[in-house]
Amino acid sequence: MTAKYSCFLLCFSTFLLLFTGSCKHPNKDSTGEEVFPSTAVGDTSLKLNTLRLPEGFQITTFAERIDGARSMALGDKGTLFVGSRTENTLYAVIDGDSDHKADQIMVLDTTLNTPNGVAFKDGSLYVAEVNRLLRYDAIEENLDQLPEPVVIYDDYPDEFHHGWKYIAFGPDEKLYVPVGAPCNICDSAVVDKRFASITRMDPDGGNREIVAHGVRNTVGFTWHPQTKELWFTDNGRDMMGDDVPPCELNRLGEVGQHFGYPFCHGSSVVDPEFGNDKSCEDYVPPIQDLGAHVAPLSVKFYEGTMFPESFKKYAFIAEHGSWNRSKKVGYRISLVELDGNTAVGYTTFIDGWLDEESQERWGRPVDILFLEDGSMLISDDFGDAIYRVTYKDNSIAMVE
Ligand SMILES: [Ca+2]
Ligand SMILES: [Ca+2]
Repeated sequence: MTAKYSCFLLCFSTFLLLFTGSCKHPNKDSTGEEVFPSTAVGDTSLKLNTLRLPEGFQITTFAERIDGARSMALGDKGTLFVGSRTENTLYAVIDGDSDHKADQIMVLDTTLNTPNGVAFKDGSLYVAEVNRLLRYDAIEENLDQLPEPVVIYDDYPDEFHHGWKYIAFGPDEKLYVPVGAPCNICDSAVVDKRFASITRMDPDGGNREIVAHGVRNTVGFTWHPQTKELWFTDNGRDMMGDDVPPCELNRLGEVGQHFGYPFCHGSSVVDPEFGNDKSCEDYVPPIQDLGAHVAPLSVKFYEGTMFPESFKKYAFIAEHGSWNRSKKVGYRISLVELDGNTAVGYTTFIDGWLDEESQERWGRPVDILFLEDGSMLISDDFGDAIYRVTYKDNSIAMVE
């Protein structure tokens, strides 16, 4: 039994299903260095005052001490559901008094197999394990006593490598479920066509089909607010050096398109092993080549009214950050500026989770979710937190 799991069991016996976060060592700092006091939040291991945001934006913590916080989904009654990857835990985060600060973090289950993906529809929570999809009906009425889930399917590949899933419902009411390549680089579709693909299905699991091929490992996707097309990130392969190949932001123009993996990476990198008799022209190129190894996860478009109108031209991307590059990159929220379906810029929205000079990191952004008030939530599976980004136009007051 792992120490972490024992810790959760202890929590269970102490707090029943109510998790208050006391399992985590209060002075834990993931980087091991001296804790830098933060004026922005109560938890001093989160160095929020080192984060850089554009003029007028602020960041605070929405919730702290959520071990391995990954994908987020919002219930109709305001419950924020949070999945995890290596922690095998499903959380419910409650902001009971609507002051944009979590009041309660509930551990719903600690026995799931890599429950990275969460989605909410018609009162039910959908949770993607590696090979199973579960549905918890009327979950917001039953948080204290988790209902027995309905197993929608249990026959997806069970390889852990890239097996953790991001899931979301599209405007077509279908649930989109990717299946990563079970390797760094391999022609896995020969073994099972579902590998390195994005699938979709009816909410009850019916009519399952592949909508995109040649996708190495997407852990974040969304639909464009105007075109309703699927946009997704993809993590580039490893072991080709620090700067090759790029990670990707992609757009699915039509069902069945092939996005290149394992033959072609980014817009023009032919794979040295699998691409010898292939041409990148035969595959759909990314909208934007992202940085090599930045590990892009969530991608979202802004439809709210809190941020300036100009932010609607961007795709927001959570770059989890590199693990195998000689100098770390990513560890930020980036912006891809769009003119229609064409990228015209690739810049930073928020950074500072990585100290460039010392190469120490204290956070890794995973998922982005916009709340009804137009503010932005960001999950962090390294800092074990969820942040909230708001905007206030101070220039108006200054002019008056
Ligand atoms: Ca609150
Ligand atoms: Ca590609």
